[in-house]
Amino acid sequence: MTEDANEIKLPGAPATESPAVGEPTTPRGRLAPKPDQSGPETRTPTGAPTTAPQDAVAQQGHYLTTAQGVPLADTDHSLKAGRRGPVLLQDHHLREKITHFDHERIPERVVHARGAAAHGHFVANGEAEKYTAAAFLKAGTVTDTFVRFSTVLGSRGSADTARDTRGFATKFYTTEGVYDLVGNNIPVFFIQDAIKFPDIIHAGKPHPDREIPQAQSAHDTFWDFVSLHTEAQHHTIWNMSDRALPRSYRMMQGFGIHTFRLVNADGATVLVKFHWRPRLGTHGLVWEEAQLIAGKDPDYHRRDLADAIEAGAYPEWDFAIQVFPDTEDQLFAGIDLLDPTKLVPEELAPLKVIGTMTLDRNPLNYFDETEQVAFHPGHLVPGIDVTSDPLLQGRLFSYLDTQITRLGGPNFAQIPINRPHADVNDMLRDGLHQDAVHSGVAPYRPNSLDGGCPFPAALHGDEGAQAFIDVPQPVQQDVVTRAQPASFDDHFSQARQFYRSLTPIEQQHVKQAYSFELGKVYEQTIKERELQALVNIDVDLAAFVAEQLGLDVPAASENVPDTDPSGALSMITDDEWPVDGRQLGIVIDDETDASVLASVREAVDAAGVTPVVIAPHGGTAAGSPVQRTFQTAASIELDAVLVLASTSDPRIVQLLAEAFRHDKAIAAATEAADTLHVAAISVSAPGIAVEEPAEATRALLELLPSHRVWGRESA
Ligand code: HDE
Repeated sequence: MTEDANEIKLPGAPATESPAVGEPTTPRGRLAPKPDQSGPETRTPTGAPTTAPQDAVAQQGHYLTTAQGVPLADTDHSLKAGRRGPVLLQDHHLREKITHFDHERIPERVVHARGAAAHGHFVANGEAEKYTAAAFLKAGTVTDTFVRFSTVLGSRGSADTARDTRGFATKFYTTEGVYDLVGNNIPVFFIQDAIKFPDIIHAGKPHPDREIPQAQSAHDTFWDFVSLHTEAQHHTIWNMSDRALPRSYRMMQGFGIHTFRLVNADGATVLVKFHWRPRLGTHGLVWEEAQLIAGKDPDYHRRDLADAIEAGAYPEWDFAIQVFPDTEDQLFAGIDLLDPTKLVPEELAPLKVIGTMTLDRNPLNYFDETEQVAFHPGHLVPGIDVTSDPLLQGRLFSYLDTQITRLGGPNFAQIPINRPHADVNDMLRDGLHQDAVHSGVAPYRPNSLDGGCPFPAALHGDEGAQAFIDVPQPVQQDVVTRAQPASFDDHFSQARQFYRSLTPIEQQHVKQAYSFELGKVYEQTIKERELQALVNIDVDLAAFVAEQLGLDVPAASENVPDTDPSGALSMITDDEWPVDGRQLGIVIDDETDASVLASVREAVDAAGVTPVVIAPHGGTAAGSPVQRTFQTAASIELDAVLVLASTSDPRIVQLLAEAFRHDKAIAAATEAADTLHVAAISVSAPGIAVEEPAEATRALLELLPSHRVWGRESA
């Protein structure tokens, strides 16, 4: 084509002479709509048809169009005044495309910005029926769920394995509307009153001058706040344990933290705390490993969750409650149930399992689902009500408010991921991003124009819909005050109980974590103040950290009551756990016997563990596809390593040395034992096997269900 030719092209004619870059030639069909993509349009008060087509979602037809549905022939070149000329303002397609792009990002969550999510379902076993009128807790009821896991402090692009609390937020799409349980993986919180939330978050976020450090608690402002708030010590010691470094979202407990009130159909109430217990057990990473992962695979948890679900290894959690009588003082065994810095040990109030959740479907689109999902502790259903926990009360305000900024207006419940799987017949109208086309003329009650619709539901009726029950709880007669009860004043006894319930290995990790974190604090007074808090928790803990910091141990300033240790607080037990989704690295080279490798892989596969073949080059080696090369392999991806090749390659030596330090099971075929020797790994150390390949594989598969070779740390 010549430079001065008229370049207008008609649809159907070749757009330009530039070669097509391998685009598919057969247009793909529309994606199947998700079950929850039936819009609220049909749920108008009178049920009248609306003008908006049901399937007006996205990706219809075969041809590229503008947002207005006008077919386009070219989306790769701006409209220019000649090939070398300026771009024309009249290029409406260019402007529409760039303008939309400019506005693609929405404000990230002010906390919990980094997250990953999955769809699933919950099956109730009926054990909660006597306590609550909630329909989704009746025996055998299956309810769709969507769960978003998150870190708290980091931005959307931060690493998954930061030392941090994890969010565990569950949306239950019940037949009585949406119920959200917006919990964490740690059963207590930093503060007792919501009014301090902006303060703790400002202190934990990067320093406002340089905006560093990202997703870290090892800095002055965090420890300044914590050391000035003795109430934060309990949550903080959990953060210093391996609980703050989950091995996987699939291996994390979840807690509702606050005490909630259940009410049954007779109006009888109990107080409860909610728990999620992972069927795979609760497991952590070790700190050096977590730091390496942050550089080598910042998407570690996100990848792990999606891969496991894609592979059919669906994670499951039992949903459980601790039940307490709804007494006037709201104390149980002397513990104030309204104080969110306190837990109730399982030994005092055992967990009653009330159902099980399975996550079995990955989101189709991160932004549409994981980013736009809007949780709110005020999304309650009949049978579940709140208590006066002052932290919970503040949250009831905050979550609705934040969605208005984040999702651009009050109609976020109409975004597909947020739509209830129940009839919606509210009298909310208009507003930004209104998606429904409401019919009728009378969005008010009572009315005589729209047939009186919608009708109020019954509070305790046998017929029709069960209405939400605001429990007629007596209100305390007292003076207006900015103060809290004296029972909130004990800030140390449960921090001490947690520390003393841990195994010596876990205690050692806690000591090292405090030493690391406070070692990165510049201000001497902050370190001294935190040591003062630590000595009130445990003198041995304080002495270790003080020595690491080169400071003196202060005298205890509080008379802290001793409580019995609670075994349920420790993660290191003698139990064995399923190994679904675990990865076993197999180091080979071109000399490795193909039949040996094939039978090892078969044995690993049969155990439900994923074999990861690591060879000097990509493609195929020893008759097997290679998943990682010596260049791309990393210890952090592996739960155990089998060495079938004799090598002194420094990358494999480093991989083995790290796996050894991180307490991972390692085995070598007898003829590859020298590889362990080069990595300075003693064959007599715990969790090391040198045997023929079949036995070596068996040894690893026997060690994996214990999660780690803890004996290596206590040896
Ligand atoms: Fe949150 N929290 N929070 N929080 N929270 C948010 O809501 C807030 C608290 C938790 O995956 C925000 O939609 C206040 C406790 C999770 O989308 C915001 C207070 C617990 C998630 C907010 C708390 C949590 C959030 C940010 C003190 C455990 C992520 C974006 C009173 C029980 C949910 C958003 C998701 C998110 C406020 C304390 C858990 C700003 C004011 C305690 C898991 O509304």
